[in-house]
Amino acid sequence: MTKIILDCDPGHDDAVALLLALGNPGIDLLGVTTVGGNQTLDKVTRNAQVVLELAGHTEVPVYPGCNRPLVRDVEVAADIHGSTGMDVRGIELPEPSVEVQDSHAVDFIIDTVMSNEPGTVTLVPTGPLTNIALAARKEPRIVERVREVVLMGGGYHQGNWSAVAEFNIKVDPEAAHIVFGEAWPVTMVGLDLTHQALATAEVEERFRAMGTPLGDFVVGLFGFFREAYRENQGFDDPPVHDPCTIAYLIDPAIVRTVKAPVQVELSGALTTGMTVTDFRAPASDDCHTQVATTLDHAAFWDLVVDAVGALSGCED
Ligand SMILES: [Ca+2]
Repeated sequence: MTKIILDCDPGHDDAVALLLALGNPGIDLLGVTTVGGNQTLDKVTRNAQVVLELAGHTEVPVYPGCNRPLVRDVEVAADIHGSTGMDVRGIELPEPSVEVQDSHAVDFIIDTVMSNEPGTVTLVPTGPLTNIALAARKEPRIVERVREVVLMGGGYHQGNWSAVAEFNIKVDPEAAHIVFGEAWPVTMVGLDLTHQALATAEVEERFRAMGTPLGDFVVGLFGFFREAYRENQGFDDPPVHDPCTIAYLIDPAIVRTVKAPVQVELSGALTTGMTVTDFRAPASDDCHTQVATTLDHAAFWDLVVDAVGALSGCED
C-alpha cells in the first residue's frame, strides 16, 4: 500500500482524486490537508468533509492549512469551480459530520513524515503548494524522508491561468519554487497530461449507470464542470486533473513520465508561474524532477470507476 497525504483544495477534480484514493486498495490515505486555492480555505475544507461523508470515510482526518499564498494575494477559481468551490448539478450535498482537526496541516505533514519510516510517505498536492513549501521550510529533514512528491500543477506546453501558467502554480509561484527546488523526487502531473483526462459522455454514463448516491455525485460534479469548462476554457468535455496523480501512484504505466529539470518563473513580464521544463538534452542522473506526458485514458477511467463502485458497495 502506498501511504499518502492528499493536500488539496476541493475542487471538482480534487473530489474525484479523493474518491480514487479512498476506493483503491493500493492507496493508504493517512490524512487530508487543505489549502486555499480553488476557493477560500473554509470552503474547500468543508468540501473535503462533504466528500469524506459521501464516501463513508469519516475516519480520515482533515487538517486545514494555509488560507493564502506565501507572498501574493488570494486568487480563487470561481469561474471553474463555482461559489462554493464544488458546485454540483442536480443533487443536494449532505451536511458533513466529519470534524476538522485542531492542528495545522503543515504540522500534520511534518509529524506524519517524521514518525513514519523514511521513504514511505508520499505527498500528493493537488492545490497551490503553500502547505508543502512551508512544511519543507519548517522541518527541512522531511525532504530526505518523503518518498516522493507527486503534484498536479504546471505544464510544459500549456497554461490555463495565463498563456503559459497553470492555476496551482500561478497563484503561489514562490511556494512552487520551493517545492521544485528541494532535493526530493518530484513528479509534475501538469496540464499536458491532465488535458487528456477528459470526462467524456461515455465516461459520465458509467457513473450514472451505477445508480448509487456516489455515482450520482460524480455525475453532478461533471455536470457543473463540463459547463464551466465550455464557457471559460473552450473544452467540450472537462479535464479531470487531480486524480491523475493518484492513478500514477497506483499504476505508473497509466501515466508515462520523462525526466527533465523544471524551474518556476517568478518574475516574468508575461510568464510568472510558468514551469519552465528543459528538454534540450537527456536529463542527468541526479535530476530529481520528472514530468508526466501521456495518459492511458481507458485504464485511467477504469480505475476511477472501480474505486467509486467499490465505495458504493457495487460488485464489478
Ligand atoms: Ca485542485
